[in-house]
Amino acid sequence: MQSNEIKNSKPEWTPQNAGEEFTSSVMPGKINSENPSSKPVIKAKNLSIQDYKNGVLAGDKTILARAITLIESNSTKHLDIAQELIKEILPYTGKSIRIGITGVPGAGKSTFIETFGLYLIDNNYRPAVLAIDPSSTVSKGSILGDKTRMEQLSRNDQAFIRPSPSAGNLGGVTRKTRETMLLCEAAGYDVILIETVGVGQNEVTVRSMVDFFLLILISGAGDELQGIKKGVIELADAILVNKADGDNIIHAETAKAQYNNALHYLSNATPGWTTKAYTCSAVENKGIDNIWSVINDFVEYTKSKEIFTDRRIHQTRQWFESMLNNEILNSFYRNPYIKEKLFQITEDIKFNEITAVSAVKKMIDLYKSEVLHK
Ligand SMILES: Nc1nc2c(ncn2[C@@H]2O[C@H](COP(=O)(O)OP(=O)(O)OP(=O)(O)O)[C@@H](O)[C@H]2O)c(=O)[nH]1
Ligand SMILES: [Mg+2]
Repeated sequence: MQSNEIKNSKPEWTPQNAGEEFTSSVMPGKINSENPSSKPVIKAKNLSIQDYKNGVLAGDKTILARAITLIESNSTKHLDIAQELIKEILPYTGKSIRIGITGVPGAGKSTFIETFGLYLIDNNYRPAVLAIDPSSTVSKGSILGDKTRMEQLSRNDQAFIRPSPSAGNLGGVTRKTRETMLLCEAAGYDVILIETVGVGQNEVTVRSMVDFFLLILISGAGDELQGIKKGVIELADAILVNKADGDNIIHAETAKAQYNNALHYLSNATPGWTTKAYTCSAVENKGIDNIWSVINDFVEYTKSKEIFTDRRIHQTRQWFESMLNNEILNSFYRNPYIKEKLFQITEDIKFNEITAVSAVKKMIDLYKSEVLHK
């Protein structure tokens, strides 16, 4: 099919009757035998911070994706560049509506995001979809697997979909998602949708980075609260009972009434805003406009009461504090001297040679004298 031998021939553009000075060696292209249709691999050129910044601000999706990869990297070198980049783009962030979406597995979160995202695009918005899923070592990010359910949205020029950063500790995933959100805002995405799976700590984390928190549930899953803890309901600014279509409409309406009833006895997530339940069908595109108008009312209300800005300031402060806490803990627990001492002192506690309180004091004293003041 092809020969790898070097042909001593003149290229096509050589002038007629050209002399020997135009003789070239023409090397035939090499086809990748494993994947003949693949494009030649061109090594991506290193971008400067300015290149990243310009690309992101111009809404270049390839550069945006590369900037996010930089943020997701765990190498210290990348971390420094990423932080510099975030600092540069910070003035261009904050203009979106940040929406967190959670719910029981199979409730239709991904289907909802597809329908809702397309609805937003029809109304001249540009949605970006991110995910928080620190547990997804196996599925490698639920959204990636779900791209089939967000097929139209993922192909739409006006949307940007990013699977969750590869599994790690929640602190790391949180930082990456937050910074990805900022990059998306700088790139001009004006509605950020953050999907989370699972029940528990993830929801609290997502709540701490969004303006509006939407809980998607379904009817007929047995007990009224579907294993969703009261605490999670109390984080929500709206409950959406999905799959209100076909024979299920009546069940969905009943579930909505039950949730509305239950909500009377719970506290609201946002002061002065009454969390209510609504129905929708993500598949049949029903109730989508209604939930968007609820979100808009919410934004208008919270902005009029300064709650919107206050919450964002509070969230940034909380974020700073939690990162600082992590750093302090890491610098303590990862110190080799401390590790060794901790091991010894744990043994001493086991054999009642020291009390827990004295052990804490001893560890802190050692940390101060042998690590901090060394
Ligand atoms: N009848 C009906 N089915 C729906 C609707 N929305 C989603 N489904 C179906 O419900 C199933 C689960 O939908 P997903 O969108 O994957 O749900 P999810 O909440 O993202 O699920 P996980 O990511 O696994 O937690 C799919 O088979 C969907 O086709 C709806 O509005 N009506
Ligand atoms: Mg999903």
